Amino acid sequence: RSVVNLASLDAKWLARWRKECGGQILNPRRLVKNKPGMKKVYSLTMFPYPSGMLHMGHLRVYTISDVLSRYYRMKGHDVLHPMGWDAFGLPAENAAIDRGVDLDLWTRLNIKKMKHQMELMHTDFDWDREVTTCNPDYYKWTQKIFLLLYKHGLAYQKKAEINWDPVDKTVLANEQVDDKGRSWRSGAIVEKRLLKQWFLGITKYAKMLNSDLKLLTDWPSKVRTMQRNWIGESHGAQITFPVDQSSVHLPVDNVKVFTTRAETIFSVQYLALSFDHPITQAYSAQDPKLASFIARLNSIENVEKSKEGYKLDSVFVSNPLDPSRKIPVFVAPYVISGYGQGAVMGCPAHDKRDFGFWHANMGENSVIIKTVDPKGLKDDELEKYANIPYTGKEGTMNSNAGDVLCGKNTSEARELVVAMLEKTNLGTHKVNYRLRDWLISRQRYWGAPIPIIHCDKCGVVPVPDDQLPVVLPKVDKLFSRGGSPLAQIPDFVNTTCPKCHGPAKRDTDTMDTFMDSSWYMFRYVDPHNNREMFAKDLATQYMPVDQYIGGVEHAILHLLYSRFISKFLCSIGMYTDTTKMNGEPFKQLITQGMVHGKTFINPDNGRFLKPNEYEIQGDGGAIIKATGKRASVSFEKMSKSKFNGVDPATCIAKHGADATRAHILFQAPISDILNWDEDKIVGVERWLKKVIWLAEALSDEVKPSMFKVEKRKSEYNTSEIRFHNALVGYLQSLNMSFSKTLMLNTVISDYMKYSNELSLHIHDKNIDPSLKYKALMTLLKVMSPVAPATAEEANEVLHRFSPGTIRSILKSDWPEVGELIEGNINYNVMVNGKMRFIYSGSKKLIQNRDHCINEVMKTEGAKKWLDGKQIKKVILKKGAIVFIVK
Ligand code: ANZ
Ligand code: ZN
Repeated sequence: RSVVNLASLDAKWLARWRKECGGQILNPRRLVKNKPGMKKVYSLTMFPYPSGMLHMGHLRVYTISDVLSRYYRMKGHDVLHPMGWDAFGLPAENAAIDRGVDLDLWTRLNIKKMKHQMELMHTDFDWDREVTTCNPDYYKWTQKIFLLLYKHGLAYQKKAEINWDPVDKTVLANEQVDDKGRSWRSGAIVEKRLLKQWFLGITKYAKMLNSDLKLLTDWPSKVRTMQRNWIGESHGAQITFPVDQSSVHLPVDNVKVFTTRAETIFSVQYLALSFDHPITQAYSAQDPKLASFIARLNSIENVEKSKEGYKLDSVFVSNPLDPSRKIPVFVAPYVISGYGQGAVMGCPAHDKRDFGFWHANMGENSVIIKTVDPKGLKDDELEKYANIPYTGKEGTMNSNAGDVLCGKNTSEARELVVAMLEKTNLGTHKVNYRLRDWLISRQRYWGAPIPIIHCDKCGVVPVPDDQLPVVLPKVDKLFSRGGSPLAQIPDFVNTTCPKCHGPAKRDTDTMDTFMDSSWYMFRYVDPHNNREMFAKDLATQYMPVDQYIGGVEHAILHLLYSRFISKFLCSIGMYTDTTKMNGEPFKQLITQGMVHGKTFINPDNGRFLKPNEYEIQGDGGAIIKATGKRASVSFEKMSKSKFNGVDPATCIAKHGADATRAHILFQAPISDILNWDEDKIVGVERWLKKVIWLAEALSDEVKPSMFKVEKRKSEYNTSEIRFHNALVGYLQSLNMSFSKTLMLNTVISDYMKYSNELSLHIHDKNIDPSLKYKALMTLLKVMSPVAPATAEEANEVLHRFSPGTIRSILKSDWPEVGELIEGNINYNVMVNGKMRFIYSGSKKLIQNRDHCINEVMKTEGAKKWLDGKQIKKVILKKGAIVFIVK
């Protein structure tokens, strides 16, 4: 067996492929012939931020998408597999401020580096479709989308209470603040500020975004649930409480609330208002104590749980169904300003939070008025609830709820209450959403300028199409984080009004970079179009994306924004959705798991060990140099502080791209966490070397006559039937994994088993060489999506005595699986619980146990897996033979 250096194959084959692609980097679209009537497959991976370095997460996701795309290409589909750069954003801008780098240059160099790294890992992206979001020929269209949204009333400026990141000095969208109130990027606790900002009207699409989740049957249900919760559709009622009296002049004469429990209306004992409710604002203008109460709110943590309240002494409202009841009004931090009506009807008897609030503000002994009793409880059992709220949604209305409701169950009562309120126009059914409009203005430099001009005479004026793009002006040096750097560039700010031609000023904010990535999948279908953002027929032809692969961290942000923009573009007729997906951009979503690094820990003190502090042992463990003790090993998220990071480039240089790719797929199903253990890569290395050895072993027997003429199936002898059927079994499994289950880890183990079967018979005189030749060629084809260089190398070795006949494996079609030869069925032979090989034998075998064991024992597979072992038990099943050995 000759020794091949797998890593050395990369350079050789990359150079060959390059030559075939006319000097371009690997791009199989140029290799594959375009046949008419090909089925399109749009296979997309989330494009990266050009940081300059591929990390293991990239390596994993691009390997997955690359392998699948190569498979589709071999199947003869018209595959779109584009790549580009999400190039605007803060990391670059902060580097420019801190280190004075030139943003354009920095971005271009990083893109070049990453492109090279992608080439080294053998990715086959359509580089002729590359897009870069910071290029004017891209962001021109981002700006155009903004203007289209504006034209359709979906982009507007509003003064609102917003999230302010004090570190990055910019506002953030709600989606960019985590549940602990921290910025997704800087990690700083965000502050609330009242500022005028640009918003996109995503809430107008809330209903559709929610109900169309049911169309996304090929998305992980976890992601759909996260989106559903984020959109937060809630069915309830809106109820109006007329203001009964007030010594302060108020801008409105009623308070509207949103409630999901209209039936509790006779339990309402107070109303609570948010701090920016119109009544709160009017009142605080005349009440300095309230003004200072509000000013203090910024510093309260966990406002939703706060029991603080400020009673508006002179304001009372009346219950719309019983005007004789006078209800006090509070300002309470727990009321969310943007949700529902920014006002709550307080029911201490049936809501825990209201109960706590009521007692905190009115004293422990204040009575609560119950209207709902738990179903089927006797009076003495009911006593239990005398001093605590009953919060169940199921229940029976009691006499406190009035004659009409008494005795009804809660859901009936809810309907009745709304019906009664509708008669006096004081209430109606209402659906509410938790989703807020998307705040997109950023007070930062490195983004697409908002294409708006502000004129003293004409107000807000959109930049006309023929003046797009509004080019981001070059700056020599950026000095400060945030604060709208564009505002400090007079040449940029001062312009003429497109309407009145008088002096006017440009908007100096840039757009959230999520706006850039919300539509890039459309640009890929027509990346060089300079007349329109994309041709309608091309988008109609290629959208939706068939398969979108990326990280689950985008479950809400990017995936929600792109759904919105795509639906918007569809609804204004920019393309036609021919798939009944209602403008959904991504048919199938695949979220890859994280890559965790091998981490060594000193068990004595729990400290993470640096590589120079331990000595790796043969078993993959390590001895701590200082103490001589064994280190504990675990797999954790890669981070600098844990010294467990792995550089993909180093791994590829050492083991070659093919082994690295195969190992990454082999170690875990694509959605699971992958524990990266480089020691284990020897398994796939051994397999790849075996494939080349197979080619060598067979090369002497290869004759050009085999290329076309095969031995006829009807002439196969028993050994050949078995050989044939076993291989068909593995191919069936491979096809299933590629086309249905996407279990790419079993793909690798099927390659290995197939190779084993071949190697067991490589010198078997009972099998015609033409069968072996075909079997090996089939292997090289089906493995080429994962290990293209090894497949090409083995192909070359196999044909070394007839070099004129070599044809690149990358140009092959996906092989036909072939059919099992009748009379025989495939038994999966398992040894101690592991599926080891396929035994192709007569169907009848299962009826005669001894005969069956005898037959299986004669095979090469049995020699390999059972040789010398004592068999304790054999179980025969339809399709499986299970050995249990000592
Ligand atoms: C009366 C009531 C009685 C309520 C009861 C609950 C229980 P979801 O499901 O999230 O929509 N609410 C309404 N607007 C609010 C705001 N701006 N800030 C904080 N809370 C608000 O929840 C709807 C319920 O949340 C509403 O139903 C309201 O309280 C409260 F026994 O009204 B309920
Ligand atoms: Zn004007």
